[in-house]
Amino acid sequence: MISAIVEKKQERGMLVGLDRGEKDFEESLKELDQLASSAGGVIIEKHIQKLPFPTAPYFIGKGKALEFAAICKQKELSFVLFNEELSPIQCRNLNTLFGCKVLDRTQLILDIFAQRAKTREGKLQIELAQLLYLLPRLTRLWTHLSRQTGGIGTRGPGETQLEVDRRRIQERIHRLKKELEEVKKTRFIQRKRRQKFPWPTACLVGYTNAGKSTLFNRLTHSHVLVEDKLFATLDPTIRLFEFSGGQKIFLSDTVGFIQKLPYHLIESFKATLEEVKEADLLIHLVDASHPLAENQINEVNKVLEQIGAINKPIILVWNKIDLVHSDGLVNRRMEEYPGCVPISAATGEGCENLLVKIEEWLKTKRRFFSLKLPMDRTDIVAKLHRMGSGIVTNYQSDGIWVNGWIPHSMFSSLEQFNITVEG
Ligand SMILES: Nc1nc2c(ncn2[C@@H]2O[C@H](COP(=O)(O)OP(=O)(O)OP(=O)(O)O)[C@@H](O)[C@H]2O)c(=O)[nH]1
Ligand SMILES: [Mg+2]
Repeated sequence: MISAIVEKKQERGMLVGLDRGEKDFEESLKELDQLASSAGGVIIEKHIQKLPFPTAPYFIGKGKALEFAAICKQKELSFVLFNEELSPIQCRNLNTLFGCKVLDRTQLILDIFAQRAKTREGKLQIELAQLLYLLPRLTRLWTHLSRQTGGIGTRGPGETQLEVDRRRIQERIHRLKKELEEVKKTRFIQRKRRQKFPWPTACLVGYTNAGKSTLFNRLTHSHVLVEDKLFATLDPTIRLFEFSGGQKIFLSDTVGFIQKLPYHLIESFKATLEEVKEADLLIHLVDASHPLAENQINEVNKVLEQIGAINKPIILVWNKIDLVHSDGLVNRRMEEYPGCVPISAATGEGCENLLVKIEEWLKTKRRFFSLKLPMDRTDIVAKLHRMGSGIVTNYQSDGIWVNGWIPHSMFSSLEQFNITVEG
């Protein structure tokens, strides 16, 4: 397992950024700082090196690396965090120079996920992601050793520790993948069970820290963990939500996304991300107060595309409007993103409008009906209760009067009972 940044609480570290002149460089460093604190570390030194490209052996050049290493030793820091992915060689060289843990952004994200994973599914997925990340590094870093001992008999007792480790890791990856197949089957069965109910599923998606769990808790009166930390939520939670008019929907809160989400994470978290992929509606929350809100929308869309969920119906929600002190900005965003809904999940402002929007979408799936059934057709009453929502029955002398919401697909089988449909 990759060494975790947090072996004890609040480790102190240095953040090193390679500035290649990108326009969002400052913001991306801020995000890295947030990631470090989400992992339980605290950045007490921040250093920047301006270079158009990283240098092969030391990423930031040997001179700067020596300079930063001295500060690191003087301040007794326990980790150094780099803003880009390091090659195995850079990692080893920097490690020798700094004499403490050297981490890159990917490792840090994997580390946070490892800390957050509580369910068996989450734990299996993160272990797989970590091993997939580790494997090529182990190989490339140590090939010189395998070559030294190469030749006849290298597969037998004379094989290097590396090869033993590598084989063990491969075996573990294989086992994890098999176990995850089982997890996926369980999720599939749970989803099938949900599909027996006639209510669609809406999934809250968005950049990490956008306020998904806050909204989820407000709407479903749940107590999912809400924190001003990145990736507070890892495992999905699903609850049934009932609208005042009787319509119902399954609402699911799940893991947030981030720019440059490590490839292995997306690959490994397929079981979790399946909830997004299989949802009928996506509610995409954006932190309206974030300076890079629009970039974050693009990043979320990229992940949705990667997992094959971009073509689903999406309601775009600008959250945290209580933190936006310019009406002009909210109005501009309303114009630029027609159909979006501004809300504050924290104060509840605008949440009613969001519910109206979701109900409008539901109406495209279901219609309000009323009909009169013969007294002996209680089988149909039972079916309507099973398949519909907000079903009201009224036993009169001339028959059973029923109204409520049903999926479009049911209308044809009820035509013989003079069904009337609204909207
Ligand atoms: N001011 C304000 N803060 C909010 C609002 N919604 C959420 N927050 C805060 O934003 C932070 C993140 O909220 P979460 O609900 O945990 O965000 P999330 O999208 O679930 O985050 P992850 O699970 O980490 O992806 C918390 O500190 C919330 O209190 C809002 O409408 N206004
Ligand atoms: Mg959350």
